Amino acid sequence: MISPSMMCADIGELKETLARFEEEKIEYLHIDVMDGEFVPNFCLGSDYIRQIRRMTDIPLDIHLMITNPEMKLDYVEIAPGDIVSVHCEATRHIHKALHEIKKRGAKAFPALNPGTPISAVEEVTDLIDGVLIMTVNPGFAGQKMVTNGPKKVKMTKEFLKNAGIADKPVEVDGNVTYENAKILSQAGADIFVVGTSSIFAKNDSLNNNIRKMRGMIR
Ligand code: S6P
Ligand code: MG
Repeated sequence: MISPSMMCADIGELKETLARFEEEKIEYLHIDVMDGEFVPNFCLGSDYIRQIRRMTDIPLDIHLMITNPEMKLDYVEIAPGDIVSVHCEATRHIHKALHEIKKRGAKAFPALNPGTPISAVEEVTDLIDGVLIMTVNPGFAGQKMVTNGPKKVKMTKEFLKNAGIADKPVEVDGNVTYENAKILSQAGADIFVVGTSSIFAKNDSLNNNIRKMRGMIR
């Protein structure tokens, strides 16, 4: 599955971009929410989510890079079928945060920074609908993948299998180039967040870039 990072999309061409995504049957739209505290940067917020929801039926993949997300979910328009991911490093209450997401009908994904081991989600496996593995340190587009990315994906697949939830997808986010997508796919990744490193590069059309990405992750 492909989840384009909307912070990388030209806001002036949003309507056109969404039409291309619908043509290519894009599975999710990845919405990066940054609070300037958990990560240094500020990014897409409540209004953007509300407005993009009116423009398309593609489910949202809301990546909350904010502290204490369990206290702020009411400011996010969450719809059934969305993915909502919360960082284990951003809350003392990961169990509550995941529970609150599920209560709203969305798929709850814990997100893990490159330095956080998969064991961080050991006690909440009954609540998770997938795991988001960061392949860069969160905060910015256009970074290089950390070296432990593919190995961590493999370990996460193994972890999910041992927990009896092998069917839950592993999502990867950060520097998913065409080459990295292939490597991460071979490691077992299921959902690919794609940004400046691939489909939003201006060298070819958006449709062609998406098709090229599909070829890498099959
Ligand atoms: C990073 C953020 C990501 C980026 C994405 C951009 O903090 O969570 O979702 O937007 O990684 O893609 P790229 O190809 O520029 O790394
Ligand atoms: Mg993200």
